Amino acid sequence: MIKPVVWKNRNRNGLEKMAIKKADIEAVAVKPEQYPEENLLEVAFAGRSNVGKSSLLNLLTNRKKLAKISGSPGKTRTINFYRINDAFRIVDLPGYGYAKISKIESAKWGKMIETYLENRPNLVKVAQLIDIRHKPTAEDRQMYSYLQYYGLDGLVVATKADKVSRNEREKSIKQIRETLKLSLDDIVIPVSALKRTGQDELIEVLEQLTETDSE
Ligand SMILES: Nc1nc2c(ncn2[C@@H]2O[C@H](COP(=O)(O)OP(=O)(O)OP(=O)(O)O)[C@@H](O)[C@H]2O)c(=O)[nH]1
Ligand SMILES: [Mg+2]
Repeated sequence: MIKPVVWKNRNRNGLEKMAIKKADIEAVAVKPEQYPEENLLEVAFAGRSNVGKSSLLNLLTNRKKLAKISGSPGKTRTINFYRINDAFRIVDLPGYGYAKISKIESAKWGKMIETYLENRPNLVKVAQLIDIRHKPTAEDRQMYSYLQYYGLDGLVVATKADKVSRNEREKSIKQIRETLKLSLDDIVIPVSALKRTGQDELIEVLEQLTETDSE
C-alpha cells in the first residue's frame, strides 16, 4: 500500500536527510517482455530530449556515469530501469520532441513510452522534467495531460536551475505552473546537476512515493 503524500503540509526542516546508497541498472528494455519484475514500485522521468533526465539520475545516485548523458539530444533510446537501495526503481525514458530523428523513429519511441506508461501497475508517478529556461512546449503540455489522464501527474522537476538567476527562477516556476495548469498541491522542484542542488528534496519525495507498508 502506498501512503498518501501530503505535499502542502510537509515540514522539511524536521526530516532527516535521505541518501541513495545503492543504485544499479537492472534492465534495458524496448518491449514489456524485457521489463524487470513488477515487485518494486517505480517512478519514471519523462521530458524533452536533452532536458537532463539522465543527468538527474546521476545526480540523485551520486554517480557520474550510471546513466549515459550527451550534449546532443536523443541519447537515451531505450527504457532504462535503475534499482535504488533495493527498495524502488527510477525509470529513465527516452526524450520526446527531438526534431532531428525521423518520424518513424519518433513514433516508435512514442509507442514504446506509451506502452510502458499504460501497462505498468507498479508505476506510481512520472516526474515531468522541464528546462527552467524554457516555457513548456506544446509537447510538454500534451505529455502532462497524458500523465493526468493516467493519474501519474503532480510532480514537475525544473532542470538546469544553474542557468538562471534566483529572481528568474521564481518567474520560470510560475510560468511552468501556469502553462501546465498545475494545482496548488502539485510540486515543482528546481534542480541543477551542475551545481548539485535540489536532489535532497526530490529524493525525499521519491522515497515517500515508493514507501510500502510492511505490516
Ligand atoms: N548547466 C547544466 N547542464 C545540464 C544540467 N543537466 C543536464 N545538463 C546538460 O544537458 C545535456 C543533456 O543532458 P542529458 O542528461 O543527457 O539529457 P536527457 O534528458 O537524458 O536527454 P535524452 O537522453 O536525449 O532524452 C548534457 O549536455 C548535460 O550536461 C544542469 O543541471 N545544468
Ligand atoms: Mg537520457
